[in-house]
Amino acid sequence: MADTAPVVRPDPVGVATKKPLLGIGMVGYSFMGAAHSQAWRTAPRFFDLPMTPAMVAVAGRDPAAVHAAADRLGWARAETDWRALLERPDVHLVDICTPGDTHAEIAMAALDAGKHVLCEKPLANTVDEAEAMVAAAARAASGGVRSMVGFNYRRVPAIALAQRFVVEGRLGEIRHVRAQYLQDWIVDPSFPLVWRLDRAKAGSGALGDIGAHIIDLAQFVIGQRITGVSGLTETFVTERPLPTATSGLSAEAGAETGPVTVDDAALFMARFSGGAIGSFEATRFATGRKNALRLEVNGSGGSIAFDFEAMNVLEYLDNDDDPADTGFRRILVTEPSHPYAAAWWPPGHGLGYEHSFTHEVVDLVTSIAAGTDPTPSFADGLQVQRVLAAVESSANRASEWVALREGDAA
Ligand code: SOE
Repeated sequence: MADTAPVVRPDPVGVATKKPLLGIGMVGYSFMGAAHSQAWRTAPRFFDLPMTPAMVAVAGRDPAAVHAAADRLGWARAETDWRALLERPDVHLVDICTPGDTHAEIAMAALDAGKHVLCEKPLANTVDEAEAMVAAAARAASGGVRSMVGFNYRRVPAIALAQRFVVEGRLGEIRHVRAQYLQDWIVDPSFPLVWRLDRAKAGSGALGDIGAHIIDLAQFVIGQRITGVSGLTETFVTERPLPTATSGLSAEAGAETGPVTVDDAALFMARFSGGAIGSFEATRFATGRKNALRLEVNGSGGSIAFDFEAMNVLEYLDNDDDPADTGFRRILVTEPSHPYAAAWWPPGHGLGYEHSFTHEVVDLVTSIAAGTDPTPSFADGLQVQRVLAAVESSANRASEWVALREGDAA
């Protein structure tokens, strides 16, 4: 099969549309690529979008694999070089779902070529790269080109509701943030050395991969920025078998081994710009915890608690309730009045992981059509990158306090 032979699917949109098309070119087709493909396919079918996404092409280096992915995930065409996406006039937005070491190069080239960009998290592998990306995004924005970083959990309805409660003042003055992201997919020391365990590709380990999510979420929900941290990191298994084949988060182990060059777990304390204090824990060694992203916020007027393993629920305590019956109430976040919920099923029928990505592209397309800058912006991604760097720097200096410089937190 020739590298660029089209998959037989003449109409990439699959529905008749009178709306303007927004041509999407996606780079990468593994776990995140599958999640984003699902989002692009589904968003126009459940939400009344101002533009209709057209899944024009997916790019990846392995010709057979990228063609198979195009077919499986619903892309009209496969390309073996992401640069081909930038040359296509029918691609208006580049969606980056590759490991972190390629984000900066692809995003900056796409922005310079006048394409909108959605970039997976963490924004980059270093603060320097993230700064260059923010500069490219600012240049592009002056010409109406938009960019967004993919912190998808902001779009979980229960999280969006928690943020709404904070904005409405229902939690009063925020004092505490307790954030955890607990996974266990590498507890087994014979699990292979996949790219997420390679500093050159991933930038860091649990810290950047899942710690970045809780940093972003905590700041988003309470509306305050982290101003300083004291961190601790650990690598429990320092040598692992090299993978022979990988698929998403799973992989087959070969006979040779190599060094793990990232953290397995990261903990840190933080201060926030509005006076709150926080504790953060990101680990891939929390045996039995699969995707336990947890956030608890305590304020003078009440508290909220969330656990992604029960993602349709937000726990809320109103401190003004009669003390005799005050307690956490369990809000099932599936009412039409709840964020994003009206587009889906009747109350109580529930949403899943993939819906957060659908909501992400819904908000992005809406911003592009409205000519406004979507959030989280590349500048937001850079700020998270600075927090990650501060945690690493503190961990490397026996947990010494590291303040984010004045202006860095802006
Ligand atoms: C692996 O830890 C991972 O896939 C992350 O990379 C994602 O961002 C998270 O949503 C689920 O876990």
